[in-house]
Amino acid sequence: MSHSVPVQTVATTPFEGQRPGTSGLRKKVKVFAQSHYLENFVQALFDSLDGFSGGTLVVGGDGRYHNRTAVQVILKMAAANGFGRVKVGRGGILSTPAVSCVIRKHKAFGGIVLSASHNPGGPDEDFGIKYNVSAGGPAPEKVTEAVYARTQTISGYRIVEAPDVDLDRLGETTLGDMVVEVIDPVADYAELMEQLFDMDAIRALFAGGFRLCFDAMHAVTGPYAREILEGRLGAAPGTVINGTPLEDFGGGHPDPNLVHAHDLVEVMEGADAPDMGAASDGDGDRNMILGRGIYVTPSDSLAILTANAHLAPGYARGVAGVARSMPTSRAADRVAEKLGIPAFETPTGWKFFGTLLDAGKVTLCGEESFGTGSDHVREKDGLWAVLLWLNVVAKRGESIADIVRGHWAEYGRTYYSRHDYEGIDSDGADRLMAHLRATVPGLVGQTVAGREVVLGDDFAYTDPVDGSTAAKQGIRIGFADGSRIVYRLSGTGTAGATLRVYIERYEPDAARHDLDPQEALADLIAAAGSVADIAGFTGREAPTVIT
Ligand code: G16
Repeated sequence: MSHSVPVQTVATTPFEGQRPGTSGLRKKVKVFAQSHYLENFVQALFDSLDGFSGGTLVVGGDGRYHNRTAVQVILKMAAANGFGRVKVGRGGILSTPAVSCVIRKHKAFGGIVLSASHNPGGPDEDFGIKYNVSAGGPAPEKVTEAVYARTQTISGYRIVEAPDVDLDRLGETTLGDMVVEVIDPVADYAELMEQLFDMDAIRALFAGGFRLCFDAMHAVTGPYAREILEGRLGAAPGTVINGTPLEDFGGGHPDPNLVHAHDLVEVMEGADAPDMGAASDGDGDRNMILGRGIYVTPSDSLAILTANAHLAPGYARGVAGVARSMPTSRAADRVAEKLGIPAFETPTGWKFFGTLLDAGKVTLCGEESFGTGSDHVREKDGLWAVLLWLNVVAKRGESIADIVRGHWAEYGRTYYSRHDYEGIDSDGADRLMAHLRATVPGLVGQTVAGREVVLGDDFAYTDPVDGSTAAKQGIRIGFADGSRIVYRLSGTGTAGATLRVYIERYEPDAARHDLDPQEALADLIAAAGSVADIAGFTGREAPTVIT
């Protein structure tokens, strides 16, 4: 039954700066809350898409401040623009991987995720919006660039005049001719996880006394982790901490690293530490894995999961290939070489994995920025990574520390660290990058940090599937011994610029696998600072965050 509701066309003028970054449009809440700001972007998005009339849109977010307001606007605009159905998570909640899962399972036209990921939330903090295509993954650059172009010429948007939809009651209602279906945000996702993992083996692991602490960081994964870990797998009540999504994430950064996941780090450093610690981020796509007495770098996690994925039923047939973003360490490449499977190196941004996954060229992908995922969806997936680790631990019957050390002994250890200089002046950051672009190619053949430089360039990528290209993706300095220094500016910040410096060194000798990474990399870290004159260009003597 359709109810006619008036469709309004509201006159508007363009806003500057609505260009999506590494992962959608991220701005302060105060920017998004200006009248017409979100509406302009959403109309520009709908104007850039073809053929959705009568189709299904999936909508959900990480529950941060402004989420509910934005969901109501999007529902009314989707109705006015001709969508046939919107599936929206109860309370406006859907994790990023769950959006991808729901789009794929229900063959939706696309989806909108409301999140600024690991950035803080609240009235003075960050908000974000990103669009995912029908394959379930982030829109490729040709789409985001078309949206941006449209934001610069927009003169009106369409919205229905109707009362707000009750987001807290499951089931269907209508908004004009469009059906709004409020869905359980966890159900489809949990069902997919059951198909991928050996749930009995993990259940037996927990029944045998294995203890996990999962820090949901007051963000979106709380309900997912409680249902799957405590509900379906029998982990002890209290396994999930900070499990209720809060609009301001309890005042913290919902970023699963050793700096921000301090509640978890405290538990893992305590006298009676559990066997495994894990955390996820604001929108549920990132993960951090800890064992008792050991931190697994995201780069190592990708390598170890690639070597062990066959232990999970969903990957029993093996891994077709593995992809990592350029700044991610090359640990996974060594596994791929041994398995005789291809390894791909892409620019930073999950969207670059989409074509490889769609073409079946890779099964697993990962990034140094705490992202790991597979072809089960088209986003990185925090809880999925935790479940795969649990599956591997259950099948191998070894501790996380033993699995990691055993991996290093077999493949060598890649010492790795990322140094972030957050909130630096944008001009200084641009000048630093220009300086590197001008000088780094000339380093080839010279000696830096006692090593011969064999590569000095600005990473450019040609997608092997669709031939699309991306330039200026990060300055690389490669050394003859396999060490690397990489510099890039973050594409996800909302204030000033963030310089990221990625440093790695390969150590084949197992007798030297017990160093502190900062010590193991000390000479390369010093060289990274002097080659780029970081102090001179940024005025900073030390990084703000080291991971
Ligand atoms: C996003 C992207 C990732 C990227 C990360 C950091 O993750 O999806 O591919 O690695 O940002 O990007 P940058 O170094 O440009 O800040 P998320 O979890 O923030 O959506």
